[in-house]
Amino acid sequence: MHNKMDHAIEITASLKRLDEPTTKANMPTVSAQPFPFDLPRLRTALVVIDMQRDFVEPGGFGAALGNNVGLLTPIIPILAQLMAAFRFHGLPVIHTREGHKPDLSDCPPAKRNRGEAGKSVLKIGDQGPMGRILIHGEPGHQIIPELAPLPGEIVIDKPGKGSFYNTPLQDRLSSLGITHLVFTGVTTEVCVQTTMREANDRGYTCLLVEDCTESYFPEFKKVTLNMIRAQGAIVGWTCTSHDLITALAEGS
Ligand code: C5J
Repeated sequence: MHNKMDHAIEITASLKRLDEPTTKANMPTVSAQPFPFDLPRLRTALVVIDMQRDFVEPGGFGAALGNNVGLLTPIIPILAQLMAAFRFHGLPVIHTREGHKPDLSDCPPAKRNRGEAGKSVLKIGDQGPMGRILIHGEPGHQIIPELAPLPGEIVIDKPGKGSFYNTPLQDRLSSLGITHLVFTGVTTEVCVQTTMREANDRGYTCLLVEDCTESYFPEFKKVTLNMIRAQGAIVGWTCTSHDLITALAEGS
């Protein structure tokens, strides 16, 4: 749990970091599309979106919607490596979780009453094999153990697809002096893309890591990457985890 004292320490530490002059070491360049991405390491955070059991494991929300959740699992070890690199270099790792209060007061009926006829068996709030679907505190709502947050890392609970809507994310980023966001997680065209677009409109410079994001629909992932970096990075850049980890190491 993050308390006020932790928050104050976090702000003081990040303001001290921001005093450091910009050098090649703290502004590595990542090989990216549509063109190279300058990464100010003192102002950059990794955002890991919704790597929850409800999306990745059988019996959760993703499966209840009729999806093959096995399509998401190959990114897990790659994302774990990227998170380790950010932690090694002392850069913030921020996690998000999609979910709702047990009384569903933050889940509009318009969101709950979705799903393909004949495919969707369980709805948000229904009891499933991992507890109530997409509800705070239930086993399915938890981040998968392989990518669990470390003590002190920021975890943002969000009721929507975007990570800024109805959450403290923007305040937390401002406190840390963050201007650049590196995005990972699931699913590419839903919560990841929605969050990137929210971030872009709020003035953040955004980079999406291609092999650390996944969709239940491979073709949706492909077109989302294209949409994001089209028109000279209209929403943001994309890169591979290898190129990002290499740039971070070069700049250290
Ligand atoms: C979805 C998400 N797909 N995390 N949520 O409903 O992308």
